[in-house]
Amino acid sequence: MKIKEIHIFSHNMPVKNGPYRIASSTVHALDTTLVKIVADNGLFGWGETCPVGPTYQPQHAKGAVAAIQEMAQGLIGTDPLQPVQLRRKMDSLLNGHRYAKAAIDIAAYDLLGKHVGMRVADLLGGAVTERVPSYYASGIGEPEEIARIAEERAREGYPRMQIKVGGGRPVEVDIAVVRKVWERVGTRMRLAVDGNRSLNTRDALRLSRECLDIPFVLEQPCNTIEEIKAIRSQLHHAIYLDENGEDLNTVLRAVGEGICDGFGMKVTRIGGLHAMATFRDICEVRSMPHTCDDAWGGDIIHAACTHIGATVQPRLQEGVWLAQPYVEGNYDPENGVNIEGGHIKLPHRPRSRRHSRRESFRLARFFIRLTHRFRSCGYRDSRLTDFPVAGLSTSRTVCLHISSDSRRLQGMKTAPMRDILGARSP
Ligand code: 0XW
Ligand code: MG
Repeated sequence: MKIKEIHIFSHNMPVKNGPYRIASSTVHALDTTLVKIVADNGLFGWGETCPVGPTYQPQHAKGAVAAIQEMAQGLIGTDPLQPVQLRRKMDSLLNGHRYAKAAIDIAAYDLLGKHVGMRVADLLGGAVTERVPSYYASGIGEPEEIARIAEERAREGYPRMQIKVGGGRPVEVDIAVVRKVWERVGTRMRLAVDGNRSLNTRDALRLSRECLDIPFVLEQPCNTIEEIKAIRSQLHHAIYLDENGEDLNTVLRAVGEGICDGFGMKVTRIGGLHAMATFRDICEVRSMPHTCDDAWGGDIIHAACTHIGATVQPRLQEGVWLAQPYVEGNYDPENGVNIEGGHIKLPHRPRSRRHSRRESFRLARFFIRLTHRFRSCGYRDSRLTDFPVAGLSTSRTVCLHISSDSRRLQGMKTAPMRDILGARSP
């Protein structure tokens, strides 16, 4: 099988009840990049990548589009059913940019799942659960507000909550937030306290020392591995790396040097599902708990995180975070990936599907519409006509179409969102 076409879509998603504020960014709306790869037999797969703004990590939405664009031509003709070969091919075309390569990798797994009729979780080693635990991440807020949210989430059934701290405010407020949450929910939820790189070592030490009695994990308190390494032996809490866990090499270093006790990991940051499975296995060797998240995104990235999350040993499972509580609606309103009772139902088995003639006609007209279901991730047939996004008429989707027929970039067009997602399934 060979990749015949690659389509890139950029879709703007407003943050529900936004903005979402963490120490390193405040976001009102995010551009997610969707990729559809089409094989020479008509089978297709979907991928997605969505940095949470340009300051969370060294990644940004326009970079994702540009990087995929850079590789797309060279990927035409590659076998999408061989994830290792595909990764090597991408590396031969572009250095770095794992978050963009991840979208292609996810799309290839989607296609592979359809091809062999298996769920992506089973391709990745096998699901150990059909109900994957999630966790809730608050934004930065005041003690009473965050404690109220924590109380609500505990009641909903979330097994874990991540409290955001830092961002330049006095560390006393952070300490008060953590204490208030603990007072309210106690051991009903496991707690993580995430500084998103913003605390200096002095404040990280103080936060840990003044919350000695509270059993949380301290996630990415400082900006660099070096700062974390410097204070590690004086901390009273387990340390998880998130943003610093940039690639498998850094993960190997962190595990090997004993820099951390676990990870908050992002599927796209590490390079996609294939790299994520390697990461999962490294963590298992050293009994390192970890999450399977992404920084943001819609149903495709949600499905990808849920599938890999379902394969993690329960003793090491720190949850799958989805942006879903902060995103209005689903790409597919009937079969979206949603959190219920703090858990996510693992999407079911795909049915294989190829382009219909009508779809081919649309492609030929170059006006590509998101008419297909993201079925490898378990979606069933449904229409995308009811995509309930606020400001739909003003959102714009960028389409980029690269195919083996033209062997050249055909160009980039914009179209009103309703014309893309308002199309009917063939
Ligand atoms: C809570 N998250 C998974 C969502 C935001 O992208 C930040 C991230 C984190 O843990 O840093
Ligand atoms: Mg984090």
